[in-house]
Amino acid sequence: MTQDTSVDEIQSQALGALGAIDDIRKLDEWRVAYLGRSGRLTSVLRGLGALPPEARREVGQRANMVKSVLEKALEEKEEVLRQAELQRSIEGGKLDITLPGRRPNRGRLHPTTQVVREICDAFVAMGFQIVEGPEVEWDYYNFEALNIPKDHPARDMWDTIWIDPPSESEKPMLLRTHTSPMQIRVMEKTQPPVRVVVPGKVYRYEATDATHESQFYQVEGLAVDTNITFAELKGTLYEFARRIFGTERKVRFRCDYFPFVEPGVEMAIDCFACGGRGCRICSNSGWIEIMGAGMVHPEVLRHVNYDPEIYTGFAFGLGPERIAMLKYGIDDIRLFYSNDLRFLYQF
Ligand code: FA5
Repeated sequence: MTQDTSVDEIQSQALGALGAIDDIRKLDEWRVAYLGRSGRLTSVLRGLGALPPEARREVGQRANMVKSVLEKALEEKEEVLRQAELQRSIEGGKLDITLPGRRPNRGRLHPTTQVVREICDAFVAMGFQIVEGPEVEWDYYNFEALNIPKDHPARDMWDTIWIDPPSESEKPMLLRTHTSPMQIRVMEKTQPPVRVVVPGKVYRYEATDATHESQFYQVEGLAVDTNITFAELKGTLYEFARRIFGTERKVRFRCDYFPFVEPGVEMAIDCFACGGRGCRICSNSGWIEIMGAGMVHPEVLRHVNYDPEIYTGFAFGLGPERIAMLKYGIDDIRLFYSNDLRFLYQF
């Protein structure tokens, strides 16, 4: 018997065996037996080297032809068995093709994320860059470099959660209470002009209520250059309020105290729920505070080796959840973090 005949024999045995298979799960056994790495056809191809040169070419060509015949036959058989299986399961009632399809759940952005992006877009349109920073922060950046030394009473405004510092360091670490530490980190690395906004999560150890969470977002802003005055601060923040709330909302600036600005202000917007008459949401004041702001304190500029005689700047820090509450008429900030899909699907 020549090699050629044995290749033909393999083909007829293989096709015979394939014809007898009636279960799709058995196809792989068949594939391994004839086409696998140690399968019968592969063995013939491997043994070609041992044949006399004149037989080698002929048997080789024949074996390759048989290989593609078998591969094609396998593909066809698989399709036939698959169809038969589908037919059986339809007839057996396991698959009801008349059932309406299941609607896939589509994800969406959390309302806070949507508002953070909208706020950043408003400032980017005014020439600010977006930067981000660490949530676990050194005491130095969160307090000291911001002109809040140890034992300064202003630390009481930002009670926080302290972290055990890494063993090699004695310096205290904490969960940042505001995004203001990024003012220092940005100025340490760059020279004026600086125009950045910093979105990110912040943490405070505080009792929660309708407008206070212990974990929430802030967006910080910082602009430092020559000739920046309080007029630039007001102009920028008015423009921001117009872009986010439209022209009809009222805006109020009042003096406020933050150790890292001088002078400092608080910016508030008239209460969406009562139209300014006073209610539970605005603590009967008619106004909801949305941000703190002010002119960067010369002491802060000195900390990063900026000369306060040459450079001035303004900074602000706002709460996106409070802004989302205003925009969408949400009356309790705790809803943002309750993971209630009935709430989240509204945005
Ligand atoms: C600060 O955090 C200052 N770093 C802001 C600042 C930056 C002032 C730059 C000057 C210059 P304050 O603690 O007021 O300030 O918080 C800023 C904003 O965060 C508030 O106006 C409010 O919108 C929001 N906010 C504050 N506390 C909470 C809270 N517990 N839950 C939700 N939002 C809050």
